[in-house]
Amino acid sequence: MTRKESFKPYHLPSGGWGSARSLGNILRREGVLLSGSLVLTRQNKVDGFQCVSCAWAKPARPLPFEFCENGAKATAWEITTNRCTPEFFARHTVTELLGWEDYDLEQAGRLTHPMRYDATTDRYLPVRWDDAFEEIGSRLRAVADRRNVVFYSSGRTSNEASYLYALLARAYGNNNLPDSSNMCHETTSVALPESIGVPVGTVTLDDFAETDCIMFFGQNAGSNSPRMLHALQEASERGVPIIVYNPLRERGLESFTNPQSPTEMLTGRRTRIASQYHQVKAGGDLAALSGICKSMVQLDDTARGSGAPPVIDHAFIAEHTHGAAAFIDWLRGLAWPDLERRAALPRAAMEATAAVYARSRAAIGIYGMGLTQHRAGVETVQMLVNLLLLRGNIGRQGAGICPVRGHSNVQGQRTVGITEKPALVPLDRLAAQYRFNPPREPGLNTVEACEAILAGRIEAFVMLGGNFVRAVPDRDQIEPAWRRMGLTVYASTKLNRSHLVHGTASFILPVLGRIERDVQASGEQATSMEDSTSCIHGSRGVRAPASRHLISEVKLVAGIAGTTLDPNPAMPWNDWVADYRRIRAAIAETYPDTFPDYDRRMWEPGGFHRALPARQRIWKTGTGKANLITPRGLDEDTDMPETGHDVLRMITLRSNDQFNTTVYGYTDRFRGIHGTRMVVLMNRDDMDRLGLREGEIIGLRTPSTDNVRRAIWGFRVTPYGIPAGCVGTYYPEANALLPIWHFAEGSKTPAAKSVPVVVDRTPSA
Ligand SMILES: Nc1nc2c(c(=O)[nH]1)N[C@H]1C(S)=C(S)[C@@H](COP(=O)(O)OP(=O)(O)OC[C@H]3O[C@@H](n4cnc5c(=O)[nH]c(N)nc54)[C@H](O)[C@@H]3O)O[C@H]1N2
Ligand SMILES: Nc1nc2c(c(=O)[nH]1)N[C@H]1C(S)=C(S)[C@@H](COP(=O)(O)OP(=O)(O)OC[C@H]3O[C@@H](n4cnc5c(=O)[nH]c(N)nc54)[C@H](O)[C@@H]3O)O[C@H]1N2
Ligand SMILES: [Mo]
Repeated sequence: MTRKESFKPYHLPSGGWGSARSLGNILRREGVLLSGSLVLTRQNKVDGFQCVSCAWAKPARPLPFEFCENGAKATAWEITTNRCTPEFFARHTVTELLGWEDYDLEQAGRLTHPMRYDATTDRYLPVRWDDAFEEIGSRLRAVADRRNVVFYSSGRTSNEASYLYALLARAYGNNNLPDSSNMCHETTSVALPESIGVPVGTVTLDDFAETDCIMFFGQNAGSNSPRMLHALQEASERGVPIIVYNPLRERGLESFTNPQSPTEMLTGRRTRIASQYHQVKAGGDLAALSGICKSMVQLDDTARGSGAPPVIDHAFIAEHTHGAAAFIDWLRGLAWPDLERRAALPRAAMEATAAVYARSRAAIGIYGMGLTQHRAGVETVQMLVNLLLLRGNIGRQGAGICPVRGHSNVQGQRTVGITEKPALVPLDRLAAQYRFNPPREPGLNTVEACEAILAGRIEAFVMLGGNFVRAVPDRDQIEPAWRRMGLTVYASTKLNRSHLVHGTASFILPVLGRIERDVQASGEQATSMEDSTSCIHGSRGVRAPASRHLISEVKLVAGIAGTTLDPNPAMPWNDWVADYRRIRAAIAETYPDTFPDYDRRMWEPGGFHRALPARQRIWKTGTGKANLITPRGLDEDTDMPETGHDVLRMITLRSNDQFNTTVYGYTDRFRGIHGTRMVVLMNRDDMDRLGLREGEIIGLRTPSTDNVRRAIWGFRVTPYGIPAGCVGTYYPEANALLPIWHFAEGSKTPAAKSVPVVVDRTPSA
């Protein structure tokens, strides 16, 4: 397909007519203009279905259309009329499909039949469900060392299916339960427990109505959690300052027109979002946040010197925190020129933030991949918490820490036991409930699973959703290693690259999407999920399944369990499939404090909030207090040779037209990039310095000392408002440049937002 390419800045607000048009286009293209619009009215409603896109909170009083452009795209993508049938697979060999782009693979439509790879014809052929389960079971039972099988999941799967999946892995004999959050907010799950004793954010939607200061680091709400713009718009209209730190000027964080407000749409009224916008260098947040904290200490010194009210909440610090004295000493010792250089921001920028924050009553700190996907991600998140703690902003109305989670149920999966860390799971309770011996040895997270695959140790990989091969680092190394596995099992809704880079025996198992009706022996079933603010919601499909051969994820997990595990009357897989309320009862038995009265409360408007001790200022940390954590230093990328100024720091970005590896189209409207994703966004000064012309095609290469060549040819040089020394490319196209060992220390989240790269001028360089 040839596409018209164009590159011009976008000056309109996010939302608005651009959003309405874009939505109309995708509904039309997927053949669901009318039916899609009806389905959308049930999105994020009590007794409707929970959006399959992001994890942002769903309000108790939803708007008539409680969805956004990108949520609607995700819906259209799932309810498309396109079908990827056995005839499709008969027409195309796997080798041929390997040459297709991600977009074209998923555009083939919803998978309709279970398929098994046939090496003789190099094609996927239809297989009966029973035969698929039999073969998967016999192959899994044949694996001698049960630690050599991985059970991956991507964060869309419901609580019900996730709980059973985690039980399947443990009953099988390992804790190898990596999930997509290992690649995004694992940094959060490591940082926050050390700081405040909970693994998740403390902010709820109600806090947005009461806050008077929002600090926003490295998250792109306009594309990745657009419904959040409503909360930001309301805050902005109340005069609440919103301070943004982001290397790119993201449109959604600058101004917004609510596409659901007729008046705003007709008058073109736009609300400014950011009151301060600081284009921090990628990886410069640790320095910038330290600078803001340092400035707070200086403001406090001045205030106390002049008899004015203090700027630091000393009473809170004394009663509730640990480590403050050492932290403040460390801040005093920092030199401004060093902070300015690392953040690539003037001291005045950090002081301006501190000045606003110092006057606030209740502040919220929001963040996303811009903080978590760095070598020093854990310490950076902890520094944002430090900043909040300086003024007592945890456990107070209108205040708190707000990580914006990714997949729509990525947080819930963790809550119900999907984790490679056995310490996070009530294993003794599981042992009693199911009369078995759960494995105690830690399992593999995503990076460790990749390492084990590269080492040739993994024999089988089960994937409950997602597109692992495409999402992980070091794609050029992973793909050949992946093919050496004996068995790959993909529970999916759409065709993707992972299916094509299969193991010796391989199955594509098509499942119901969340929007589809799920009927089992006891009738129509509901599932549940947890949003980014720890609210748990019920969800009910509203649409006829894409094919009569689809089964639910719950039934799929039970199907594998049935042929893989020894029978155990305490694990009634078939009864669970017949009635999901029994699964919820089982979940509540394992986690009684989290899920009291689960079945009823998940239908409460806005969902029910699970108890978080930090919100009550109960600190479940080692010290029993909230910890102000002093970082070991301010260095980023200590694992890479920092050879001179030719090394650029690459940020891998999401466009406004994708959901992770699912590419909806080639229009990144807000960044003005149309028709291609193979661009490298560059600062004009870097282009001049390196002698590069706009439109020139170049390669990027990762300098490293491990003798692995990581290079990609074919990026179009595109001048962009990005700090000097930083470049931007799209994920997943650039993933072959990201070394598997370049990850956040402590969490092993791949450091996808600061990959050192150099420019190649010829393809063979
Ligand atoms: N439509 C849509 N929605 C999505 C997704 C999607 O792909 N499409 N993905 C979902 C998932 S799984 C996730 S995890 C979330 C991801 O949502 P986000 O957390 O928003 O992730 P990204 O878009 O990767 O990057 C976020 C922002 O970080 C900025 N940034 C990069 N480096 C730095 C840095 O060093 N410092 C600072 N301060 N900022 C930096 C980038 O410019 C970008 O604006 O969204 C979820 N929602
Ligand atoms: N360089 C770089 N790499 C990154 C990132 C980055 O910012 N930069 N971000 C990382 C992040 S935050 C994440 S979360 C990962 C994403 O990694 P994954 O979650 O593994 O990938 P997705 O692209 O979300 O998965 C898309 C596939 O999920 C399947 N699917 C969709 N809906 C359903 C469903 O309801 N059930 C089932 N069973 N399958 C379904 C479809 O077949 C679709 O092809 O990528 C990570 N990789
Ligand atoms: Mo994510």
